[in-house]
Amino acid sequence: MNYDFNCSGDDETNPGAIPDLLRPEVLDAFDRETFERDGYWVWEGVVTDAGCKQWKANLKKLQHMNDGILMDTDWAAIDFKRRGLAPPPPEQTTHQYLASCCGGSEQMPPFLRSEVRKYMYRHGLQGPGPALVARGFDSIGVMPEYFPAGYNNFVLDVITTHPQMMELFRKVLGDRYLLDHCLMLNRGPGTKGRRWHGHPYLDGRHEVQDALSDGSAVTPEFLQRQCVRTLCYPDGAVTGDGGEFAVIPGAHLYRVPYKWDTVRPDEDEDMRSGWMKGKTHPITGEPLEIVHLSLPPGSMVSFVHHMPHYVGRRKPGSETRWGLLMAFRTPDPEAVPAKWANGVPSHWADRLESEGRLSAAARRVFEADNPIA
Ligand SMILES: O=C(O)CCC(=O)C(=O)O
Ligand SMILES: [Fe+2]
Repeated sequence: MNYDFNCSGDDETNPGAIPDLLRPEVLDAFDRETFERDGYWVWEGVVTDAGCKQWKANLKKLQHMNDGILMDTDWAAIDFKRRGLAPPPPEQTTHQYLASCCGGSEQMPPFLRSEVRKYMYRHGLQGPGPALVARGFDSIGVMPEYFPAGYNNFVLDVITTHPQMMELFRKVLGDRYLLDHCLMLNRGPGTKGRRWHGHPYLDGRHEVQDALSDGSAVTPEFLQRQCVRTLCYPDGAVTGDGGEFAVIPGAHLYRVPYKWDTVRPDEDEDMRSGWMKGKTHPITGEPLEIVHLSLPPGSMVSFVHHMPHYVGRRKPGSETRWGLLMAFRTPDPEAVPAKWANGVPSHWADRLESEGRLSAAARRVFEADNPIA
């Protein structure tokens, strides 16, 4: 199978779809009650061998494209000021510095991480004038790490169209879900992972509850407004190599996204002696416990994204841990009407739409909560 880089978003011209991407028996084994109780579900080995091969090959290709744009772009030539952005500090655009940012995710130079990244989603860092340089493929003005589906039909297919993937997302989110964001999370040898943290649903306004008398914010209800992250690891993420994933079952019912907007220094011991201390699982009544997952190749894990979670350090000398993050959420009925969901580069979706290349399936997940016609 061959995936081209210029997405059509059109099922018929998309050569990417492999019908047997997932093992139906693993998909069928999903248990809603357990998922709602513990806040996560492991789809162990759900991706078929052929699917894993495709998945990894496409992540590798996308990483290569990301590295290429990073190295080939003449950052000093881009007019950041005209766009209302701060120009990059010269020390972040040297060849040597940029080379140190290649090979994996979450290692972008700091100047690309906040305002410039937002600008890429809203407008795209594109011409006229100097802009992102992509050799051998078309740039959409966004780094491939930040929106891989804009550069790769396989990823576009798995997040918008593939019937088995849509079934998986429907199981965890219900009938209507929209894309919150989709990122690559490739973690190279020696990378540091992420310490304990959670993420808010939109700006967190619906989930940070008033503190109860004991200072907690707990509810046994699985709320309707949910963002669920699904991580796919085509080569797995096992304990021995580092870069493995950990959760705290039941902690999603404490509805405060842990350290979502602060520094995140917490290791397991800090959690046990701090936030977890004295807390119990709101449904089972058992003390909260940390679970480190060891996931064989082709596994995915879906979890309520405000539950505290952790990613271990990848051991030096190990292979890169390939990963794709697909975060979807139920719509917020109170959201301000908009055209596209916040995690979709709006200029890109507008262009696909105006060229008649946006499939009905893609529109369904890219549209905003309360879409403007
Ligand atoms: O790298 C990973 O496996 C997961 C990173 C993470 O914290 C997340 O996706 O929310
Ligand atoms: Fe996270």
